[in-house]
Amino acid sequence: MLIKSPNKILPSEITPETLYHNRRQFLQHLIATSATLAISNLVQAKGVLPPAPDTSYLKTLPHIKNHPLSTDESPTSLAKIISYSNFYEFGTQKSDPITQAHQLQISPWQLIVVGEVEKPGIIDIDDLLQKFTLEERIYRLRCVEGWSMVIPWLGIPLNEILKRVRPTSKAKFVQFNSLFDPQQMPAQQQHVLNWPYTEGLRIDEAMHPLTILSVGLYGKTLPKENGAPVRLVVPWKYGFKSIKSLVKIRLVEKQPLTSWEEAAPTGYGFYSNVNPKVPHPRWSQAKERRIGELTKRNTLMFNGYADQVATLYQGMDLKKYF
Ligand SMILES: Nc1nc2c(c(=O)[nH]1)N[C@H]1C(S)=C(S)[C@@H](COP(=O)(O)O)O[C@H]1N2
Ligand SMILES: [Mo]
Repeated sequence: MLIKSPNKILPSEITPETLYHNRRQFLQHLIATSATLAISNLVQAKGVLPPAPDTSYLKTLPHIKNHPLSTDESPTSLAKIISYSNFYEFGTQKSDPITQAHQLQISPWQLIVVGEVEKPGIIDIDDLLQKFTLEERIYRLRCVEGWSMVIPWLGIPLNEILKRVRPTSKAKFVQFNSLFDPQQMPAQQQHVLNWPYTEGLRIDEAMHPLTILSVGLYGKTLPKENGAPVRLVVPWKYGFKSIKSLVKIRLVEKQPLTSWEEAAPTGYGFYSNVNPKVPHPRWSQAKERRIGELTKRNTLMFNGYADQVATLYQGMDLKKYF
């Protein structure tokens, strides 16, 4: 059996990619040996296909369209964005969030901004929706597992928030935390990652105009599966940097340890810039499958955002700082 049951997986192997990869190899093996019809029946019978997403709770948001930093590639369908999602607090399968994330209470929601700042603050997300003008940014998202999507996010540049709290001269990095609440996020009852999910950026990456705090997509508030009510989006980095259901932003002097670095330091570096020339220890990063397409595309340096961000890394060895 190529698929290991959870209790046979060593802690060192617990990464989404292992599970996903094994399942993919298993499915590819099936494709090679059986008729296509039989496979789709099997996939359906095993419940791999997720249920139709519930979007009835989403609210329409006012926003500006056609931001110049948007891609003109066609967006992935809303149903696919919702149902094909990594959100480990609800389970390690792509289809777990759609069956589990409805438990999350998203209003009221507070995001605190603390650390090396002159004016620490608490942002009420319902308030943010009233007071800020939201922009639509159509960005590519490239997952480290080899798939990609195009998502019409709604949000504000993260630098609008960071400037308001007035970073001190010691603020060199920014640390981000997702919610920790095992009652609402059942997979936090297990040690899949060191909860809460933690990410980090260098201060210039966090201040970059491409980096946004997203509060919506496709013209409405964020689906719970995609990190409601507020998440980070950093389009030139692998998807896992774009941390969901954010509750804390801390400006710090030293480079923070991220959950994925802590879980598997050889596979997930602090920078995690999309780079087709730096493979993951167990697979290549040269190509990607855009969800909804059959043939693979070549992965672009910095996920296609090199014109905007390459200067941030001038003089750095990107094999060392992967
Ligand atoms: N809190 C939290 N944020 C997270 C994750 C997660 O498991 N927990 N998964 C990451 C990964 S691996 C990816 S690819 C993106 C996927 O975001 P999307 O499904 O909303 O497009 O979310 C990222 N943010
Ligand atoms: Mo990912």
